[in-house]
Amino acid sequence: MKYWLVLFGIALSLPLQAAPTAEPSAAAQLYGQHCQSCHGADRLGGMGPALLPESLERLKSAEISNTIRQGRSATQMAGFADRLSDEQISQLTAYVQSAPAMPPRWSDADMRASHRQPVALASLPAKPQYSANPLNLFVVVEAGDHHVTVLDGDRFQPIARFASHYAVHGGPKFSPDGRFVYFSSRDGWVTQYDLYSLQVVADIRVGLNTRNIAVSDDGNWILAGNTLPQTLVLLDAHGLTPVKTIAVQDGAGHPSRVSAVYEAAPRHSFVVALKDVPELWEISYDRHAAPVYPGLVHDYQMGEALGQPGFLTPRVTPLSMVLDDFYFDPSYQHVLGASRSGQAQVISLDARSKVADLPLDGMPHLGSGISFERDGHRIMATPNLKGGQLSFVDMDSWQLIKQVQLPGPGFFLRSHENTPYAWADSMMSAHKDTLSIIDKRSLSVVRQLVLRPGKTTAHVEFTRDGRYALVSVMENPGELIVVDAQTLREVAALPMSKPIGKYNVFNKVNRSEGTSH
Ligand code: DHE
Repeated sequence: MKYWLVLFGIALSLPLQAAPTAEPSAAAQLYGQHCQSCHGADRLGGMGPALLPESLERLKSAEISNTIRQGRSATQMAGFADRLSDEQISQLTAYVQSAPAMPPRWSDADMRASHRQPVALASLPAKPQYSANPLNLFVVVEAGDHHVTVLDGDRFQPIARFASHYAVHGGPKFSPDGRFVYFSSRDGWVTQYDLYSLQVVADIRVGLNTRNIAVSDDGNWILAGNTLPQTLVLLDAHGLTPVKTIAVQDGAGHPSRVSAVYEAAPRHSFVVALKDVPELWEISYDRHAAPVYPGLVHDYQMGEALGQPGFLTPRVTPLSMVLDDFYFDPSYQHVLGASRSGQAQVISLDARSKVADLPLDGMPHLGSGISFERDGHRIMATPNLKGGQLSFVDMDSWQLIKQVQLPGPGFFLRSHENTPYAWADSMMSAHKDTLSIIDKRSLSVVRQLVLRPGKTTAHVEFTRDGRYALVSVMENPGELIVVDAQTLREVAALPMSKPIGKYNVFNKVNRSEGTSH
């Protein structure tokens, strides 16, 4: 499985803006001599990941130089310190950070050529090939060495581990019966994995830079959102054959990167957040969907003769600003959207217009929100990437009912129907090792948990019964720690390579209110 091996490192950093000052011809020559056999003559990737500015924007120049100098352990990326001078390494660093002379292209033909189905779906076994409960499995994404572990959620023992594509990002998504799991990597690969026979069954590269995927509630469709090229790609979920590519642009032809795609199960549609134009898109996969009238705000009110079929055609809701991070109410009638400058609004998907402003400041991370019932009201809780507070919003009145200060900003928030507590991290701060346990009844922090002092500890997922919380120590080597959700005592720890996220099959397919969807 050499093909799956990954060669380049990632780390958290700010986007790169500084104009690189490489001598292009010398740098291009160095690239051709030392890099292109693995990363591709066009820098689109090969055995190693793509080396385009879009792929590398999360890395600092020094980190890229270090990788070239020292290589990456546990991958085929060798160090070049013995062959390249510091000056040459700087030139190469600047070269891979700069846009290629020819804009990179990824056509439908490229996508189709990348499609592989190593195993025929018809040949798959009818039952799981192991004794563990298939609905209490966890899928753990290990970013340290780009692997995925499938874990028995009753015994806390791995039952499979396989190499993934480079930088799987975001939550893997499950088929409605929990049998298949779908991954997307930042480099544009979408992979279908069979959790009964524990093998990859299909794989396709849908773009050069991909945000995430969503799976339809009928299990028939996958929608992938790309930033490069600026497209949405619809795949047949049974084997990942491409069905439709949609160019993402507004009515005036301004293209937009996709920020994220979401599945709105009760509406039988996908909802799309865009990064560059103030629009929200909804794509119905209901064959009886009302027709769509391009460019018209209330297109559903128009006569049928003017429309295109509503099935698999984007329906546009204009926004007053770019909102690119979403959360939904349980009925999926409302989208809560946040802008990068920290403003937040509630949009009605039926009325297709704003119905409220959300009184949140800083940088609410709505995508990590959870909701729960409290005193007859549905409450939404969201972390804040800037201020590090947790905000609680009443989903009936859209009023802020309380804010709780955490030790520092964090990314993730999790709970479960069977626990009174929500768990939040502070991984973006000096208190990156601290988890805050919040009582959903009093909306206050009742305990702070430091499992491994000094180590980045974040991203919690509960077992299907909510009895145990699985917590990541996001280091390499890192750990997956199992904590009793009642006593908050550690009961097990498994060594892992930077386990960035873990996902319980039952909680996902049943849309537990305490986890991401
Ligand atoms: Fe993520 C989910 C966007 C950086 C780890 N992240 C998501 C999703 C989006 C998103 C839109 C939801 C996808 C889904 O599940 O379908 N992430 C972004 C960003 O815009 C941001 C800030 C910058 C970027 O580079 O894209 C970003 N994310 C990170 C990281 O640096 C993290 C910590 C490490 C990494 O892997 O890159 C990270 N993101 C995650 C994880 C999820 C995620 C673990 C899945 C959360 C879940 O539980 O569902």
